[in-house]
Amino acid sequence: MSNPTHPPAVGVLDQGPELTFPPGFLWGAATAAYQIEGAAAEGGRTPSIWDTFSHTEGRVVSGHTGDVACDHYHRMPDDVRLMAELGLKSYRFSVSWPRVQPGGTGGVNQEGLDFYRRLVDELLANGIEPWLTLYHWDLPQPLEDAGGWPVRDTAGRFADYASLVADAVGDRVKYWTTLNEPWCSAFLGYGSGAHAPGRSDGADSVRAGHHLMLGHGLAVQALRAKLPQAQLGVTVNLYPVTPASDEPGDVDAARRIDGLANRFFLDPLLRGSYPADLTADLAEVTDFGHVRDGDLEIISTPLDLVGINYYSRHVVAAPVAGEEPDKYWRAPSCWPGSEDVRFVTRGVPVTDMDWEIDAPGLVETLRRVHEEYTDLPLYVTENGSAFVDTVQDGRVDDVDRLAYFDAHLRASHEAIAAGVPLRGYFAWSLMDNFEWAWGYTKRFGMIWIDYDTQARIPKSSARWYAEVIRRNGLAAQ
Ligand code: IFM
Repeated sequence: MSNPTHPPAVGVLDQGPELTFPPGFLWGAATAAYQIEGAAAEGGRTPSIWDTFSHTEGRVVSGHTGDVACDHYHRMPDDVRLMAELGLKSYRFSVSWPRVQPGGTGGVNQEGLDFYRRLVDELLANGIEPWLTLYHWDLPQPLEDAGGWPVRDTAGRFADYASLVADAVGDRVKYWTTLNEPWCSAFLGYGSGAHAPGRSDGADSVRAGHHLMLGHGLAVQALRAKLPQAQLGVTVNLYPVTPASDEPGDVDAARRIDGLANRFFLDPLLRGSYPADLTADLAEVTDFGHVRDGDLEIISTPLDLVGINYYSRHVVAAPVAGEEPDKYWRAPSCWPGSEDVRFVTRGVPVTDMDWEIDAPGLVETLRRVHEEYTDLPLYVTENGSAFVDTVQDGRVDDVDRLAYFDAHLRASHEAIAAGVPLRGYFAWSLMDNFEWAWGYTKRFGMIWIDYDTQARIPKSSARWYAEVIRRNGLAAQ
């Protein structure tokens, strides 16, 4: 690590026998372009929907933008050095579409592609496997102006973009994720409007979800044709959805939210169909006329792996007249056709995002995907927590985050023991960064960022994670 005077955090690692992960388990950390790169107007990059959104008053807390972020664009080699000191086996990053194909159509921007070529080279030189995500929410603004994801043509543009990235770095990148968390792009972007582009229309959000998956399928086909050796997948954010009680109304609320949060994506991607109960729930929102013959075959084009982002659980209940709706991802407008479902808090410990900490939910989620959907290798492509951190004597002792990682790694191990082919785990996030509508007010990083000086301080969780990676496991409790 960059400051060797600080010893690794101790704790559970020092007790008992090892809880060992399978050989070759891919230990990683993840970030996303708009959240860390900065250099928003440099090197030929043009605006994405997140530039427009964050520069629109009232959209992001305190008017924060990704203009500078962690300045990773200029500090990339130093950041890769930090990753190497951590012992990361893999680094999951995303490519900024408007940096490599300004405008989202037509020619490439070589200067933008060069940045990712250098990043990939730097990672490989440090023995770190690059894991590339094509779309982590930064749609080029001109494509949004032409209708965005609710419009079918955007799917085709995405496949073209995938192709040009494959041409640039396909010889050196083995792992590819098409989309990151299409639920967020569709339902936060076009449903509640809490995320860019900030539109709020139930039918558009459903159309967006479909066209995101269509773009995924077309991109997989394009990548497969160019890169037969690559490992191709998609990342979905999944939640166990639990009814607040056994009452039929609560059980039905759980079915509905599970449909929108999980099965809306899992079923088309892995089974080639939409669940019948989901389309029935959405009947008053859309007639699914946007789904054309052949779409579901494209969407379910065979994959090599599935990425799962896991953070928390949803506990839901039947509506109660007169109750105030919650905010953000619990906002009614995120759940077209099921706006009246209540999200219940159970009083268990939460993170700084107010998300309940529920490590058993990760076991449940991994087992469900494996047992109900697929034998494909699974990867936890994101898992992590925001907490309020403070720097004291040059150190950030983030015990809560460390405990969160510890609990979720134990859950990952439990899932493997139960037969889940879990092949890797990526901590979210490598470093503090722009947390979307929350700006820089929420810190998820294992590395502290001082946004005034851009100084980096590996937190206790980073030292602890480095030791987990080195030992390929934790101590059994
Ligand atoms: O910061 C985000 C990330 O971009 C996508 N997954 C969830 C993280 C925490 O909210």
